[in-house]
Amino acid sequence: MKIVITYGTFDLLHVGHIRLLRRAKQSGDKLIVGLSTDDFNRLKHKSSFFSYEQRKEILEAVEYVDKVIPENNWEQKVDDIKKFNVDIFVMGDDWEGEFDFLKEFCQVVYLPRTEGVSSSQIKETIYTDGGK
Ligand code: C2G
Repeated sequence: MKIVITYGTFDLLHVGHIRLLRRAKQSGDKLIVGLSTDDFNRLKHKSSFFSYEQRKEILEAVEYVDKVIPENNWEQKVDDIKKFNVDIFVMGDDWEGEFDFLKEFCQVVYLPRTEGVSSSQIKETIYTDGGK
């Protein structure tokens, strides 16, 4: 049983997130998602449109996702990897190199991002077009 973990805000779930989750799941047998809490988002200088609870409910409906845990801080990844016996840590390659310190504990894989889509772009479009 190969356990995969990834982390993120996953706000306004879009095809970029889905492709990341699909590839992450295809890397193993079980996919755990560390979902950024609203407080942690503030630490990341991000604000999400949907609350943590709503983003969690949406993610749990995605067939590739087996478990959603809260991501409360930057420091929890090593503990999570040990706690859930994680074999592979996956992130989009906008994070290339940032998590190489985890190679001591599991395989670290950076996957190409999906170009041309992002939650912030979606928000900007909605806010500038006044949602019409
Ligand atoms: N992603 C992607 N393609 C996009 C947008 C996002 O592949 N067009 C990937 C990101 O690379 C990331 C995941 O989808 O692996 C979630 O993206 P975000 O919700 O933006 O996550 P982020 O704010 O980068 O938080 O501790 C790690 C952080 O919590 C990551």
